[in-house]
Amino acid sequence: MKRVFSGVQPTGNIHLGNYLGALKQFVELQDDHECIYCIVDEHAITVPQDPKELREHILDVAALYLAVGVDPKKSIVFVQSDVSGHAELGWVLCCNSSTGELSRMTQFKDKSKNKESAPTGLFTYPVLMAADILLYDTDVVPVGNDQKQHIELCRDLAIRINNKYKKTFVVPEGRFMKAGARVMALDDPTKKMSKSAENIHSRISLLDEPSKIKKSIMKATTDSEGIVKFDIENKPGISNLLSIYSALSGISIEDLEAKYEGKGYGDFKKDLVEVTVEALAPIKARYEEIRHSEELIEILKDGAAKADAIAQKTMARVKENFGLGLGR
Ligand code: ATP
Ligand code: LTN
Repeated sequence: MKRVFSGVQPTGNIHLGNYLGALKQFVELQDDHECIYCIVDEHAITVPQDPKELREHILDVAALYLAVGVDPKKSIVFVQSDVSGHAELGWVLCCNSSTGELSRMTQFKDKSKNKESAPTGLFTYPVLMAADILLYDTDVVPVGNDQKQHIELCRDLAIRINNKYKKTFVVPEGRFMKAGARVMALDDPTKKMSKSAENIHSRISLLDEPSKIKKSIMKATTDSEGIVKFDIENKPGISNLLSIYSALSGISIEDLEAKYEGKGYGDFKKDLVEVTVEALAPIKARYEEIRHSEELIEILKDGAAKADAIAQKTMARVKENFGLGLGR
């Protein structure tokens, strides 16, 4: 069985982009892959975090994993900082990456824009992400489109080290959804839907109330043409809503275009509200059930023990191949 690894940052507001780009894949892959899903709290501290809030957000994301259908009987679910191998391998990879290649990462460029100086952790963020992936001999990494460049860096590092030392790492591949790989902001379809955007109507969070979902969708930016047609270049707003509708309902974009031929955006949006509310209701219900349960803590502890056992084997191999420590 091929091994899958992915992670989500515990930074609140998990939204439709995270769900359609990444979490939906987590569930799809469980039956015929060995899956490891992580809550990447060490990535979250690359920007300032309130300690109390961070800890709550870790449990929020863990509960959401389970609520969308990640099954702890099939998949390992754990918190990154509970397995010391991530930070340890991160250092080894830092020593094999260059400031030049890290300076080219668009996420770093965006997040450090207009700042004279940025946290070193923000700069080495993609190296820690590579460590997460390589630590588990991962074959497949399900993520949203925005992570393509980071996956490419991870592959480069693995290949570079395999060539320089003994073969140490499996070279992973990214996996991206057809519909949902890049969900755009509802108020500005030229930007990706984001957790951190100020306008709450730019996103739909998985735990939003139906009234909020309705408001955000009805306000969503479209165009003045009034024709429900997929055309990213000229009609990015309605194209984004079509992608969301298609990903949530399983109806193809062509069938949706046919369904709304001759109808305006109002009818289309009303139906999309219904589809969204219906898709998110069971997730919210399951989330409420599990969020404050002892079961959730037990699942994460058990997951950390299983992940650590795999990580320790990889770290022993890395140390051996690099000549670190005293050897066996
Ligand atoms: P944001 O930019 O929204 O603040 P992020 O990308 O920093 O969030 P993560 O929680 O680490 O946040 O992302 C989790 C997963 O969700 C990743 O696989 C990422 O590619 C995916 N993802 C994030 N935003 C989108 C989006 N708008 N469309 C599709 N996938 C997305
Ligand atoms: N950088 C990712 C989160 C992340 C991740 C990973 C995803 C950290 N480590 C390992 C896949 C595999 C993001 O979405 N912002």
